[in-house]
Amino acid sequence: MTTDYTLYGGELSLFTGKARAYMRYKGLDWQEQMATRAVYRDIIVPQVGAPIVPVLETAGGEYVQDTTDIIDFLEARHPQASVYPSAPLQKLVALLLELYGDEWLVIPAMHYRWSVVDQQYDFIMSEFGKMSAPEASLEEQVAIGEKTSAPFRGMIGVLGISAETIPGIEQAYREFLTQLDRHFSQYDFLLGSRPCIGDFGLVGPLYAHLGRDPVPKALMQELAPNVYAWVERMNNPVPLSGEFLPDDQIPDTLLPILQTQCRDQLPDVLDVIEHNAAWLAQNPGGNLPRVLGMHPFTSGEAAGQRFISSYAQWMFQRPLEFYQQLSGTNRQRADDLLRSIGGFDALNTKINHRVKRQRGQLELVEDKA
Ligand SMILES: N[C@@H](CCC(=O)N[C@@H](CS)C(=O)NCC(=O)O)C(=O)O
Repeated sequence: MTTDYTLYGGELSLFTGKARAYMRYKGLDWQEQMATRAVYRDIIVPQVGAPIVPVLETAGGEYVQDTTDIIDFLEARHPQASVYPSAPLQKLVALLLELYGDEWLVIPAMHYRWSVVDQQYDFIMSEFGKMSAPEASLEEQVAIGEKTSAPFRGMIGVLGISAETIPGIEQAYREFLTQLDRHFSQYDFLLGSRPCIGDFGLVGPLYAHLGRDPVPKALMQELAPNVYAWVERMNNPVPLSGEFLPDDQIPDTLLPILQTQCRDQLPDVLDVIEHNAAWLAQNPGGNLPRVLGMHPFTSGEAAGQRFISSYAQWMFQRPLEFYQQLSGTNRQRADDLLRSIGGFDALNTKINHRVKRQRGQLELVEDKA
């Protein structure tokens, strides 16, 4: 290995897009390698216990999976121009928006890749095929892609994307794009001229799927040119540049987006926490399954059923625990913000069965400490 880090992933992968943008911003000495069949077999599955990307490899032979863990691992080694604001409200908002990008915008991302796949068939299939077999012909790649993409394509039902919910999902996404476009007409990044962890959470879905697949890319360019310009900035950053806004300011333009997150995503996460707690109470010391059945959800006007993703609790613990340890004036200011966006009760939830990640597996376990 000739560089400090290798990131195994792919251009079409949502979470690779998040880690890539981060590594570019930090100006690290790194290379990206496509997660081919051989890489999955020889590196990813043995090291992380499951076929998932992205995976970070260090020159010293350490492996880290999960973009949040990758970013935190690299932040500890390269603290300059941290992507975590030190001002408390900004940090809370950054953590909330990371959760929103990672775990909620995957709904429009997967919708605009797979529900409209007939309109972008060769592009999507050849992208999947290229990842498994970079040397194969285009025709072969399309054929391979049809097979390797099947598990991802099959996820749309699980994510709650159906004929009944599609109109509402599209409407909610258009509203989100319009709101974010207004924000980026005034600011380079979410919280000023420096990208925060929330920008990296959002760029996963907004690049790999929504800003790159032909159908949603055209929609973004038409409806939200400032969002498209931000995607390009995220992918071509000036390393280590920029500052967060002074005085812990939260731009007003972010409030409607946070309100939607509190209205739509947080009830889903709170229900996940209840299911996780029930499972952990019945299975002490067990590996929490990644999926615990289906439950109702809403996104704007859309109402349907989606999977109970146990992992969402782990991501939600980040803003929740950060908020719950605030005190004094900072706590009061955070309370005011949360009340104004409708997130006060959710962030005051008491977690009785905290979860943590475990090396070598994707299933969470209870954190007894
Ligand atoms: N939370 C994980 C999610 C990674 C993820 O979902 N990666 C997708 C590709 S973008 C994948 O490989 N999924 C296979 C799976 O979830 O089993 C992260 O942040 O890295």
